[in-house]
Amino acid sequence: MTNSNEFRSGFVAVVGRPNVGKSTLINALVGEKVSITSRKPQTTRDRVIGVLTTESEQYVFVDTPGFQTKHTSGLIKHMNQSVRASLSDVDAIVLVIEATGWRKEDEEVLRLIPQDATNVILAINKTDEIHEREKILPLLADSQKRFPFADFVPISAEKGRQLKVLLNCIAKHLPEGEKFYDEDIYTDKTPRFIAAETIREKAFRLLGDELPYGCAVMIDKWEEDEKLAKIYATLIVSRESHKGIVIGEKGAKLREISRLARTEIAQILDKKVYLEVWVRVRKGWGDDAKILKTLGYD
Ligand SMILES: Nc1nc2c(ncn2[C@@H]2O[C@H](COP(=O)(O)OP(=O)(O)OP(=O)(O)O)[C@@H](O)[C@H]2O)c(=O)[nH]1
Ligand SMILES: [Mg+2]
Repeated sequence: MTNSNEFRSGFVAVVGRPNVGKSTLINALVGEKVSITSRKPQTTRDRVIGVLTTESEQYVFVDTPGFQTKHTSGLIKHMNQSVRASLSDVDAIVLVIEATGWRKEDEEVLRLIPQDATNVILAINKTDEIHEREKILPLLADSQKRFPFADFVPISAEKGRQLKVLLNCIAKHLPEGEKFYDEDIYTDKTPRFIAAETIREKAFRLLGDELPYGCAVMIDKWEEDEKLAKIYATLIVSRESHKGIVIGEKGAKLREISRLARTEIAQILDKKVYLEVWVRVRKGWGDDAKILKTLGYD
């Protein structure tokens, strides 16, 4: 007989094609921003952990980059590898799709999951964009035919709808056991990584569609005392022509990126932040193993 009073804890991989809302979902579940999000695909590049500790469970969510099928740069290979790695050795898998229905790219992600897995939950996200509820029913029936999902949960990560229901479905798969992280810990990432990601998020959101995939952020120097953090960062772009776009007219774009990033980093660190962001061109950095390593994508 199992004792239901026992604490449960485990790892939960959140997977899906780019842009379905995986990072938004994890941030909403954890209640803190652990992973950057944007309306553009390929926002998340690396595995990020978000931890939710309740009275009876600890959920360690693993955010993964959206699985790519089109491009094959060194960075994309790294991202896909990170998705595959996160699927082994987890207690539950949440596959996220959009409420508008299955796409070819969703099927490709499904194919990565072992066919005999009994711990896969389908989260049907962005239900706030579907105005007729009846449309979800055929989607559930269709999904049932594709895979023996343990549960199906229509959710809205953005509006926080049905997240409790999703958590309850996940909890069933968590084994009894001690916490992996102290309860005040909500991510495994360092402040440096989070600061770099915050700058990248602002660049992603403020810049045109052509640019973001070729951009990365490096923290060059970090000086911190009790009251103030001085952060010096470089935004790396892959083309000379992109440098001007990032900087903008009279430096306005870069100033806005820095301003938004500084405000958010100050909130996260809970102290004043001085932030300097420089722009540098490094052609083909997405294929350069050495640069990828420096950026932490190894
Ligand atoms: N309407 C609506 N939009 C959502 C919802 N969840 C996420 N989004 C939006 O979808 C876009 C992508 O969200 P992300 O969380 O960055 O998606 P992701 O799956 O992590 O994307 P990658 O990291 O690129 O793979 C953002 O613009 C989100 O605001 C939702 O429930 N409803
Ligand atoms: Mg993401």
